[in-house]
Amino acid sequence: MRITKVKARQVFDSRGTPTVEAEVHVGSTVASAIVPSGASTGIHESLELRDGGTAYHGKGVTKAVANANAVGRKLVGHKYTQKDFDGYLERLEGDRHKHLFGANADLALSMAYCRAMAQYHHVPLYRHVASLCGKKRIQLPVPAMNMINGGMHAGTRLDFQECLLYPKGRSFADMMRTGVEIYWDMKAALKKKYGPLATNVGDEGGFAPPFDMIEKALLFLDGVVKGRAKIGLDVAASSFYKNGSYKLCGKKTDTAQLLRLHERIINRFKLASVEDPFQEEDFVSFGQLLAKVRNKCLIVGDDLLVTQTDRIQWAIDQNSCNCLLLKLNQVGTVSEAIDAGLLAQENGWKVMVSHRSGDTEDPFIADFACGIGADFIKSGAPCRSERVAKYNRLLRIEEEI
Ligand code: 2PG
Ligand code: MG
Repeated sequence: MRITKVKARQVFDSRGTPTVEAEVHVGSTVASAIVPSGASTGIHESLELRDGGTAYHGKGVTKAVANANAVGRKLVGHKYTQKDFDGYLERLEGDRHKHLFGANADLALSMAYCRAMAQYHHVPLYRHVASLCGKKRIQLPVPAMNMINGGMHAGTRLDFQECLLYPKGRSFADMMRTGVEIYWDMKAALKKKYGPLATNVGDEGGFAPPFDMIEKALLFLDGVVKGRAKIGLDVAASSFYKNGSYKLCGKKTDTAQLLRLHERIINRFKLASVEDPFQEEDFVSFGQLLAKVRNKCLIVGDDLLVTQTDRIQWAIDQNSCNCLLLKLNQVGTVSEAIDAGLLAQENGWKVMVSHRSGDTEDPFIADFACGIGADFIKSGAPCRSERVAKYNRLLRIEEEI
């Protein structure tokens, strides 16, 4: 099972932005994987290497592709465990934020190798990931479906980035049905109240209606949901934080006011989760909110933690969160993402595996979520194939197990 060939290429994500695909050959087995890309990225994420210059307005990834191909030539002829493979990439990089080759180059290789090894051993990818995690049981995650897009994912005045649903149901298929029905009901309700333009969708397939205040959006959504799902939020607070304060609906808002707003809406709408309620350096305010709502609401760290174990450990030490948002490209290899997820789980946190707002047809995270035993998967609305690809893969996995 030596690596016989590695080939990377530039392909496109759901926003038409170039991204990296890698193909790894192990004997006669060939597997490929594509890296997604965020818009509201955390400043502490590993580097997503882009070309600069004029082509694709600087967003080309030909340098990352060349790096993946150069690293690939070093890999040919060798056999590795996933840990050794990723460890080799990390050593070549020399720094954990992947400034040499780019996390987009590394992750494409790492995911393609993971998939190739699963195929080589004739086991489904989710089982292979479970064995890398030291787990025997395969667990289907609950979908966290995006219903309303705001923030940097939509061209509206709503500052908060995502209103999410956790549909009720006894199986994954059941939850999909509930989620899809609510999505359609939402579409009809928006059309009736605001006209057909309000049913246009944002980057993650959620609607982008003319809401400005989050409470209005939640009130509307709650009226459509009618108890069929729990509601969650991704505030993505860093995206409206500038020069030491937040700007909400055009108004300067300080941390104490934002904390009170979160508390109010968590209680009023019985929110199940709030992601990134404060800017990405504010471990303390995350902890203050968690202390107030610990037993009823998950405080999810995304930009705060960027799937990096050192930041997760700080959050554990300071009691800042009780759920990790896990994005493989924030860190850059499958093994490091597994370490991040396991660290969160060992400390009693929940784990939510997540897509990026620029995503692709690759459903890798569906298998990954099942293998690591994630509680939730966030993969956008049940709309647009790059989102639904993950949910469809989970339906197949549920059938298999
Ligand atoms: C987020 C993600 C995914 P992006 O903030 O959680 O929904 O957005 O990929 O733009 O960072
Ligand atoms: Mg987020």
